[in-house]
Amino acid sequence: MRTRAAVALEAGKPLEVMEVNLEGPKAGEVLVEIKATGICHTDEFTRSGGDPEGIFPAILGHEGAGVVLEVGEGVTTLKPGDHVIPLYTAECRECEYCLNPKTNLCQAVRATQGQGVMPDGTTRFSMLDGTPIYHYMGCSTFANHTVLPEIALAKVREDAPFDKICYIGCGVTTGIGAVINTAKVEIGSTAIVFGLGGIGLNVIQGLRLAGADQIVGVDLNDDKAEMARKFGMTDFVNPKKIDGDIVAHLVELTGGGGDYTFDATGNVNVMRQALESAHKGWGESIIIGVAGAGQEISTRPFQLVTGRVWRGTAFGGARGRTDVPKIVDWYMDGKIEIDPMITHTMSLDDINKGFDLMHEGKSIRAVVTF
Ligand code: NAD
Ligand code: AHE
Ligand code: ZN
Repeated sequence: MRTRAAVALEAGKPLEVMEVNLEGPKAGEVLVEIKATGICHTDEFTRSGGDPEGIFPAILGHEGAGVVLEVGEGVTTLKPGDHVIPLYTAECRECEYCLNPKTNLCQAVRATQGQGVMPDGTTRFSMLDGTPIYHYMGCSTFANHTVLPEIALAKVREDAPFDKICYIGCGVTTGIGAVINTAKVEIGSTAIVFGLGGIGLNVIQGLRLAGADQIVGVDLNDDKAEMARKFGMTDFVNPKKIDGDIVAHLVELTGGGGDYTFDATGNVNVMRQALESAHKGWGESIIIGVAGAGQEISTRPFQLVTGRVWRGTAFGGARGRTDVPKIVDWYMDGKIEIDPMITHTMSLDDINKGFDLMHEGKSIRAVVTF
């Protein structure tokens, strides 16, 4: 079939919206009509050329929601008409990783996913002249139709709006999951969140759910504070507007440092600040942000010797097929909020405006609807 997609032809170039070829689903695969997709900073990270796994031409996008149109041979858990959220972290429920309760990093399709192909080693997308186009994070939601492995789709309830629940495909689950699954924040905790964008705001909403008492937000952009306060932030710090060292300032503000700190910026210097503003003796710092090729984190080992812990989280530690439908329920039951964070909605033709808004710091989430 043919479908319309925003194609990243080369690193650093705007996406180009065009007709592309899409082959139908092979064994174990599913054809999905994408109804909506969010634009996450990770899409920009890859588009810009900062991703060591970046491969072009590719159809980016990993925060989608849609409807199953067709299933390949052997698919048993999904049927045409089912509503689904694509998962960049699959859940096969059989591999060594799925069977270990300490991780959500299913490896069943991870190797081929990183090479931009389906598990059989080939791509379903191509240009009209036959040039292959690579998949992205196994999802490629910047296309009106896409093909995914069955194990990379969460089946969700049919009354949930696509243009909101697409955000559960990455930002909402990552932020809330970092608090609940990875940090396991206790009632009454003190927390510091660096970066109040599409991920950081969901960390804040997760902290409120978990019953944290003090929730400090840190961002270079003052405009991010208002929304963060609505989601539970108790104190805001703009590092450009304080005298002296940001770490010392945060340690004083929190009476010794955060029980939990989170990096949602992707900046390795901020990751160090987050670790060092965690409380001596027990503070845990969770890295969510994704850093560009060649960048490394550093700190004095003494920071760890004296009890601070550095951790990371992917997709908020969530097991997608199991946890994503529950998070959709939380949204539909009013337990979590999504709507105010979707600040802009646009058509596929305007997708590059979504990236511009992110760069300008004007959007939290821009969502493309088909
Ligand atoms: P975003 O652009 O919406 O938000 C980033 C925020 O960080 C912005 O508000 C920006 O002003 C702020 N910021 C930038 N530099 C800063 C600094 N030096 N100090 C304080 N604040 C600063 O991006 P997002 O979509 O929220 O993504 C955030 C990060 O999380 C990205 O690196 C993204 O790739 C990563 N991410 C990781 C996962 C995961 O599973 N680990 C999932 C989704 C996104
Ligand atoms: N390809 C990059 C790493 C990118 C990365 O860390 N991705 C996160 C999800 S970001 C979603 O917005 C993730 O899940 N990582 C675990 C995994 O298996 O990819 C690189 O540095 O090579
Ligand atoms: Zn993402």
